[in-house]
Amino acid sequence: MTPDILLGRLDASALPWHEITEAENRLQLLSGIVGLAAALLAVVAALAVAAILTRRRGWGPLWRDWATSLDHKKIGIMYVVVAFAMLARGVAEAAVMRLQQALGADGGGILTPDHFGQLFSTHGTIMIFFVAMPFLTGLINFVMPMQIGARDVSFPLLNSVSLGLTVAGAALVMISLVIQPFSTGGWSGYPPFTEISFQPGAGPDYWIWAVTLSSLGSTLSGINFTVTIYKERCEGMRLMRMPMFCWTSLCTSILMIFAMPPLTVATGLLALDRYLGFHVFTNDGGGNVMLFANLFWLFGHPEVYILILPAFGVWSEVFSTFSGKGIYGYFTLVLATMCIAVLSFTVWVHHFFTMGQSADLNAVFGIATMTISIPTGVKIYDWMLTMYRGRVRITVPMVYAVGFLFLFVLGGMSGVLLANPSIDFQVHNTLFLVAHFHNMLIPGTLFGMIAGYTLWFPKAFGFRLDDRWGYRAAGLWIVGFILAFFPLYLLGLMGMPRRLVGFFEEGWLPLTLAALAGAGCIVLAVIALGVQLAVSIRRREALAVPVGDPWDGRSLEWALPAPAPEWNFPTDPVVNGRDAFMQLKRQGGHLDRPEGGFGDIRVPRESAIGPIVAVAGTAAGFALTWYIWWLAALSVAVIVGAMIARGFVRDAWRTIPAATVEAHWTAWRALADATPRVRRSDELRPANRGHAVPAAEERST
Ligand SMILES: [Cu+2]
Repeated sequence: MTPDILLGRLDASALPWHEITEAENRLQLLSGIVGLAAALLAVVAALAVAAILTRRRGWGPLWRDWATSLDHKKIGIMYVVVAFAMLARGVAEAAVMRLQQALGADGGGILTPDHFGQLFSTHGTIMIFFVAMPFLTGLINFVMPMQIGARDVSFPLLNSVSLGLTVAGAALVMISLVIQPFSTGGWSGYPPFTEISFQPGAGPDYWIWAVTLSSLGSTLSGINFTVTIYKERCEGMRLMRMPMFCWTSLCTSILMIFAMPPLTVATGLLALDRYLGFHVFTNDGGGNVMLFANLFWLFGHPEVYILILPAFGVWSEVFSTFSGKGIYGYFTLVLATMCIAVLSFTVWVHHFFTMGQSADLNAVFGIATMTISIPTGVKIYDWMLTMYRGRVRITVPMVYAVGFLFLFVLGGMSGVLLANPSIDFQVHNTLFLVAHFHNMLIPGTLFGMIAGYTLWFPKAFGFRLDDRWGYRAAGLWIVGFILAFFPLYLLGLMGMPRRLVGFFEEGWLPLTLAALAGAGCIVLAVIALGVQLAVSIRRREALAVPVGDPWDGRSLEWALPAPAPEWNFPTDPVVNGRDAFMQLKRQGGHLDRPEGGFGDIRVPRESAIGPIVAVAGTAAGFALTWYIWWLAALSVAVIVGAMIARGFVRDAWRTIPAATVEAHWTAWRALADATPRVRRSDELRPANRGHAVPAAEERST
């Protein structure tokens, strides 16, 4: 069949009810109904958001204040919104997969193998590229410039373009839920299974373009953050005075610069194979599939540290803040972070120990892998010693942090086991591995991101998150994680393969049922996070912390009002030590009225380039997936045209007059002076208006 000029290879078989109308048995019918329900859910959710925006006249403000904004704080918040929206889908898919595996005994269940394959592929792709990555990019975007005393990132427009690329990738995965199918090749998209001769449909192409768009965005973010940390630090903010979160952001950003391009190359070459009949990865055509494995894991292993290091930064801030102490072993934490970043590039072969390389090579990569546990262990001890003899407050971020400490160490130990090639031969491709990496990524990355979200939410919106619902969500996450993934370790040891749609081994059933219960708890945890947000918005008067320092913070972002103004600092701060804001507070001060008076502040003017990239990027990915060549050409032309047009924009900056800054600062300072200070024991009560009694003072009274 030659592709249609207008619609390419898009036809009725792509519609979400196709599987139902074509169903030949009960299983196919059930599977089709699940797929249709998911598609409907996505469409209804999108329509509901559109309806609410229309009713509240939100489109104008959404465009003016958010979509086109180049403010690093707003871009950061938008990244986190994308992450939460995609998290809802990723967790729902996980629950459906657990349901299938619990019902899958004796060939039962609700999903066809093909549908199940699409589910674990979208789940992995979404969780890595469209939950974890946007979440950490959003947190770094929001927090890091304030922590180093900067006004913005180095390249604000590029920042918006990166967000646009990430949104385009996410949108493409969402569209694949309605205009089906997605790839069944897993999140790593291994050829030859993803080559055109094995999967001729649109699925792998969706995967290729979604991943390519988002990895381009991440490369650009990495460059942007690295340059920002090197160039935009305020006076006195030497590298060894930076908060730990900035250090981990820096190492993560450098990893992004070096690890993302191999992925882009891998997906690009796979596209050449699929679209133009190249044979880069086909063995019988003169190519080599191992080339893909090497390229993919040269990205994929550092990627796990791209995901974990920002969380390590959050944990450092959380342990130190809620223990009322400076971080223990600052220098060793910095060193450990750098060691992890470097070592992460030396271990990728452990992802294919069983693919036939020599035993010596496996031994080298096994040992390299195990050495990563040394700097990681250093970090664990530093965090524990930060709590030692501190005045620890068990707040919501601390609940996640303590859960992390216990669970992450367990997951790390299963990692050391897997690093041994001979053990890996026994358990590879079983659920043991699935348990291991979820054990690292959920308590490690995801708990860290949620803890960071809870910690910095007041700085973004001016009010705290409700802590009762916060505890409930944290408890459900921890219990749900344990129930869902510990059984998988056992199932893996019992020999249950990963990605299994059905089985005939009765002994596995009780454990798959336990895992299903765990998945249920995690679904409830995500719902609890939603309720928490709704409750907090309703109670925002009681939870307001306008003065801006609700947790007796130590780094510079807490010196700013909440929400932080567009220009961050009224004048460039000067720092003369670590824990810059804590030092100021010890000297009895806030950021004082600038001696030279206030000056005009230049901020980047709003730009439509980011949203244009988001829309045209989505269209380009969709068009390439379905061979709609005119649309592909048009969308690329729009992006290139927008870039050229941008070159002619002369007034890219906007000035905020000194009077505005002064009025804002004076009002905030008056509020701060009139607001009673609150002890840390009262920080969860309405008395907390964001004006903390510093730890040092509290001890002396
Ligand atoms: Cu690895």
